Amino acid sequence: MKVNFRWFGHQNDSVSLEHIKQIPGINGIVGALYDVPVGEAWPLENILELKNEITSRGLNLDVIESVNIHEDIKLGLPTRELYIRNYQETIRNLAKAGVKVICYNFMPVFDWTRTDLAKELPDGSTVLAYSKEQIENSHPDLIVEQMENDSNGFSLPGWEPERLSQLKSLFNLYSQVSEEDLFDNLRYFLEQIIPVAEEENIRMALHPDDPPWSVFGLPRIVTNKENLERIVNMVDSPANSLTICSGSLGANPNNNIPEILRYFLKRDRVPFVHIRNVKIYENGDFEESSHRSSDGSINLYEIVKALHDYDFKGYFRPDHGRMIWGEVARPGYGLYDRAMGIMYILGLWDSLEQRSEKEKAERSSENVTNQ
Ligand code: CS2
Ligand code: MN
Repeated sequence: MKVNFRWFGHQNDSVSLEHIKQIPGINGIVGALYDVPVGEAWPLENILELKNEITSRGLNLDVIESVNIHEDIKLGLPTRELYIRNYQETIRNLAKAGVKVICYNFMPVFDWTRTDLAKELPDGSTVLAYSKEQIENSHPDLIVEQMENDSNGFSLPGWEPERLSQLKSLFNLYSQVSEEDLFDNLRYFLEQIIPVAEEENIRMALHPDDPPWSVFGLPRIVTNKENLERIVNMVDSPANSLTICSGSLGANPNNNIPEILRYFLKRDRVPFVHIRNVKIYENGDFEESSHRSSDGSINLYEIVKALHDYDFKGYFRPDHGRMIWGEVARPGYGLYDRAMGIMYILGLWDSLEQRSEKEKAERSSENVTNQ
């Protein structure tokens, strides 16, 4: 299991590579280019520049998150052809730079959606939180208005301010797109992308929708085991794989994450895992919590156990963490709590490892005695 850490680049991230390097067990950075507009091909030169910056600190750049997908692809518009060609070129360029896994998502319009970016917990830490009622009562027009007035940009994952004007027209366009249409548009994309990924030895790893249900009336399909199964079967190849994100899928208590993880590990469709915890309330609200199992609703021990049982050789990263110890950073992406998340996960992993080593040694000494 390779330990990774998401980093947004020296212009966009208050966490430095030097500090990330000090996290025990760290192997690589999950990175991306943030100055290429969605839909354009990523220039090889810029990818190599990012790679050199990271490798010169002794870290790898094996995983990219995310190469975002242009809305025209998700909408199934004729202009998608151009954006799909650009995406293919990006895959080829990333492969040239030695990248192994590309994480992406297929959520219309928004990436993760929350109603509070700094909800205070009783211990004084702050977390990202979601109020079901607040989302259900938000009309799309109102959202656009709120966003236009919000200058810090943090509440708009994936939304550059200059694209805000497109929001209204996107809501209109998506009102014509059903979930079945979205499945069709994903299939169309995969059919053209996966052969290129195969050729280039890259594994595409689709991230689940966060939260895994429709928001603001927009269709969402990457939401549960059944749909994940349908998607990996659309183009049956290890290149057509998944990012299993425990916090995203886990916001729906009907999703049994360890079970889903085991199922797709068995099928070799999990090159990348996001591990985090989330605390779910009965009314459908949720908030993020520390990684520790007892702090949230997800059993992280069972998740790490599943990875260990399958001798997971892929990549994982801690996902969002709390903001603690006065750190000022991008919500969800501070250094301290995510580093503690890594230590908790490695603690679970190491104890499983020790136990299986011990069992192996006991078995072989039994064999010797029996002979
Ligand atoms: C995060 C996302 O919501 C989450 O769990 O990990 O920001 C994720 O990085 C993107 O949706 C992947 O494309
Ligand atoms: Mn995630």
